[in-house]
Amino acid sequence: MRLFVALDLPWELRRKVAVLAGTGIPGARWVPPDNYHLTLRFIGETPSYLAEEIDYALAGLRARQFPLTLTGVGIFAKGGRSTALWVGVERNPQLDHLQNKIETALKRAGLDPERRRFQPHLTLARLDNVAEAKLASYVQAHNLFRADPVPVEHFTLFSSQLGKEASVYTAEVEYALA
Ligand code: 3AM
Repeated sequence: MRLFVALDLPWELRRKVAVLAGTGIPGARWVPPDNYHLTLRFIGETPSYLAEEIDYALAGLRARQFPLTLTGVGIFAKGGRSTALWVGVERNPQLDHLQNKIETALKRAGLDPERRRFQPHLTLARLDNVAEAKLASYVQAHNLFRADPVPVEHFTLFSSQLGKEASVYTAEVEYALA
């Protein structure tokens, strides 16, 4: 199984985000709202014995519920080329704390530590070879986006099946926050 840990988001919030999607950047591959999520930790291809360890470790994690606010849009780039358009997250120490606890739990389960810095975001579109000028004006036009805060009451272990168009994500286990 290909696994990752993420926040799934309530539909009221997905609907607000979806308003940002679909137009303004020719060639962008917009993520369908069904697939919107905020990744806390990508795990990757996992044998079933390890998936059990991961589930056990995540189930033992204790953390509190907190509010989450999506705001702004931004771009990830690699080698000077834009690869993803995302909606940002307002600074959120409780989210960082949860992500930290997940990282610790996964280390305990036997995973190698994640070296990349946690940059909370919701991927709105994947990009290859889109016009940078269009992208720049899109970001400028939508940068003041801000959604009302939503309560985060659980986090989720997802499996992902890569598809030609969009991947299919399945919520395997939900872990409640206190
Ligand atoms: O949440 P986003 O969309 O930013 O790009 C994948 C997606 O990120 C990312 O994990 C999330 C759920 O699939 N992902 C896929 N392969 C990855 C990898 N090898 C990866 N992240 C890190 N390393």
